[in-house]
Amino acid sequence: MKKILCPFCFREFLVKDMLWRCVNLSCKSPDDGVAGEFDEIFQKYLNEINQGQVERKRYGHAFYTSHNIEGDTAPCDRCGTRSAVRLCPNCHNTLPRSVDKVSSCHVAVIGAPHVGKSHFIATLIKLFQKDAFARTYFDFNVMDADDSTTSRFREEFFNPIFVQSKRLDKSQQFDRKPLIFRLKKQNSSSFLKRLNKKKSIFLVFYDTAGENFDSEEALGLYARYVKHSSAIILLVDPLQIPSVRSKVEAAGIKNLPTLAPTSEPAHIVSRVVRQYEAFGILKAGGKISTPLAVVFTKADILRDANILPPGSSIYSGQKHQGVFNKDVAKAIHDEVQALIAGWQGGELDSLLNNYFKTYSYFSMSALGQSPDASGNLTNVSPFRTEDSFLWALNQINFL
Ligand SMILES: Nc1nc2c(ncn2[C@@H]2O[C@H](COP(=O)(O)OP(=O)(O)OP(=O)(O)O)[C@@H](O)[C@H]2O)c(=O)[nH]1
Ligand SMILES: [Mg+2]
Ligand SMILES: [Zn+2]
Ligand SMILES: [Zn+2]
Repeated sequence: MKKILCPFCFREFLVKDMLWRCVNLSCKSPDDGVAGEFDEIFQKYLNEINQGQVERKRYGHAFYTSHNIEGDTAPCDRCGTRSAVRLCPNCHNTLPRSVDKVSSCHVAVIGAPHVGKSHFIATLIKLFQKDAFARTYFDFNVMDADDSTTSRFREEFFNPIFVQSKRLDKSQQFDRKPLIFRLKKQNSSSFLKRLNKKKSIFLVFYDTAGENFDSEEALGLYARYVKHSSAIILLVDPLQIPSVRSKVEAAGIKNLPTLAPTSEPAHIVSRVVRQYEAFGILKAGGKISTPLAVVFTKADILRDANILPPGSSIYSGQKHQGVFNKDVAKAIHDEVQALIAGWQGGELDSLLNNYFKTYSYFSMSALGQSPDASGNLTNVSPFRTEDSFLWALNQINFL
């Protein structure tokens, strides 16, 4: 029987074990005769992700039924009202519609504190959701898959940067719910069908604070997220490489993030490898098969400090148009590989080579500029934000 991976708690369950939530506002609990009920399992999840006690509220009755399921609805075992709201049996979150029909892919965006994860997600989703860019060049739509994603993306990611022109605040250590999007091909050509490409997938971004990645104790939900990911986008901050940093400082660029040895790229990759070892997925001498994109962030600073070669394809090269273009990705990969070799020798590359079957380098800027000292942005102009994501979609057989 088909298994589903819950996009909230990252635990697997069987379709037949799914629960439902009653939507009838006057469906009363037999215990106290009041409408709705306290849902201890859902409460536990909320407390965990918010790292504290979330105010207790009543929710619609959560019920299990094995019969009388028609279409996508089932009757409440208390009041008989049919409901289309389906719940994960492990955490009682409301599952996105068609969760049982669409294949689910988690692309994990991970990286040290302050590397640029939140801004990356903001710009990436905006690019595919709102801009003519996606409609013109790519044959798929990005839609919010649940209501909380819709409002959270707008309030916490989109509005601050693109309406109020402010940089985002640091993410909380235990962030709230994951952002869940559905990617759907506009028209699936017979050509794509022949290639056996996926037509529709869920994508889950869990914008967690970098510290979750820093300490072994903080794992948990986060570890399950990484473990079940179909592809990983690992962001690394070039400003954590001492030789890059001194060039940037020499170019007079100020307000650099504090230097943290635990944020250094090779150190970060070693941590990812150790996590896979801990999951028991990585056998001695073996390689991790999850595709890994290693993305150097804040490329605008590299450009402005003349660290990128003149005419670098990172800010001036060809883009992916309509399809994922392997040559474009290869040109960027080669250029970044050569840059890193110059910055710090071959340590990072041999580490990746030893432990990952498939990896590719990228570099991008989510903002195209640094925020000023009070966090204001004047001219947000991202570049190459989409590359690693398109590569990941290609790796998971969507593009
Ligand atoms: N110059 C430049 N700075 C950037 C860019 N993206 C992010 N930054 C800077 O890096 C800081 C951290 O970015 P975030 O996206 O909040 O980093 P994060 O990885 O989510 O950090 P945590 O939530 O602490 O884990 C921002 O406040 C910006 O100052 C970029 O594209 N260019
Ligand atoms: Mg963040
Ligand atoms: Zn769940
Ligand atoms: Zn009911």
